[in-house]
Amino acid sequence: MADVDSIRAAFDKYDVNGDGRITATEYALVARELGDLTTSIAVAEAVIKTMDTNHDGELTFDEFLAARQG
Ligand SMILES: [Ca+2]
Ligand SMILES: [Ca+2]
Repeated sequence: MADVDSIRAAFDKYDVNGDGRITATEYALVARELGDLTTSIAVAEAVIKTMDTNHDGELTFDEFLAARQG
């Protein structure tokens, strides 16, 4: 059983503006704040693409949760 609360907390951390979607810009910003300075916007876009099941370029919580739960 995955811990949905901790996944929710991680999602909220990446969703900088709190609109319920993680964009590549937000992902790159947070990853760099967490110390991963290799995460460019292009890298963030690639990461998001692997989880973006409806291909709109942004991650909703459902997409993020599905990816985390494998
Ligand atoms: Ca957002
Ligand atoms: Ca999406």
